[in-house]
Amino acid sequence: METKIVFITGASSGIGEGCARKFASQGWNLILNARTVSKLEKLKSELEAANGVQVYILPFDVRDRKQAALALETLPEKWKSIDVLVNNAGLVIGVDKEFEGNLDEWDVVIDTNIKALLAMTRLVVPGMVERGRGHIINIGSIAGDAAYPGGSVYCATKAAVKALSDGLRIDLVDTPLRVTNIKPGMVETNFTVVRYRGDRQAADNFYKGIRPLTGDDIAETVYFAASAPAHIQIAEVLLMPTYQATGTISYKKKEE
Ligand code: 8X3
Repeated sequence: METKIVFITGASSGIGEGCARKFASQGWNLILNARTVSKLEKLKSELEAANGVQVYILPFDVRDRKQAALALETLPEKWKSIDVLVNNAGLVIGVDKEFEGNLDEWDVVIDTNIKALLAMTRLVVPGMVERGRGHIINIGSIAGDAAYPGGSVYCATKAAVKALSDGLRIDLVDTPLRVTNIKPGMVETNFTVVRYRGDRQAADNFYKGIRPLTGDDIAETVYFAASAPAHIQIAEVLLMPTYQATGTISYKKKEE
């Protein structure tokens, strides 16, 4: 059987790194994107050695459309037939109220979570349509289901990811391509440190009393969707830790 290729954005940490590990463990070849080359190189050596797969690293800032287009164009021919695109790169900066936050920070969040996801889709999906096969897996969030305090802009971007996923599924309905929106709740990754602008203590406090999901947990679900039989389209998955019920309601045990 031909080895499949998965392209993962934001692959150097968290859910993206978890996906890289999971797909590699199942024998897939990987195209890994992130900004930091050194982290990708380390992951490449590790995953190639452990799994006997091939890893192609493609470092660029997903917000830079020109760089993204160039990177895709310069992919060697054998790497161009991408089977699965995991649009994972995303972030939130700060927990400010909508009328108080920093517009420049919000530009970064909107440009990454919405515009870059759209640009990657625009770059990769035409080839999938041409080849008559492909799967786009967007990493949305429970935050896209309902706004919560201090999350206004982030929640808006993840609601956009839902609309972009649903819209793409509609636009591809007459093709064999599949579109999946994976919506995690609390996941412990560097994401939360960035949310608290580098305040590790605040990030740790956020998870006190509850066992959050890990990037690897989310990767299991991403892979489940990617490896489902061709006639099954996992459209959406909402997953959260036991003891979390909604974006705002969770039960945190008091520490003794
Ligand atoms: C991030 C998950 O629960 O902080 O997408 O909104 S949450």
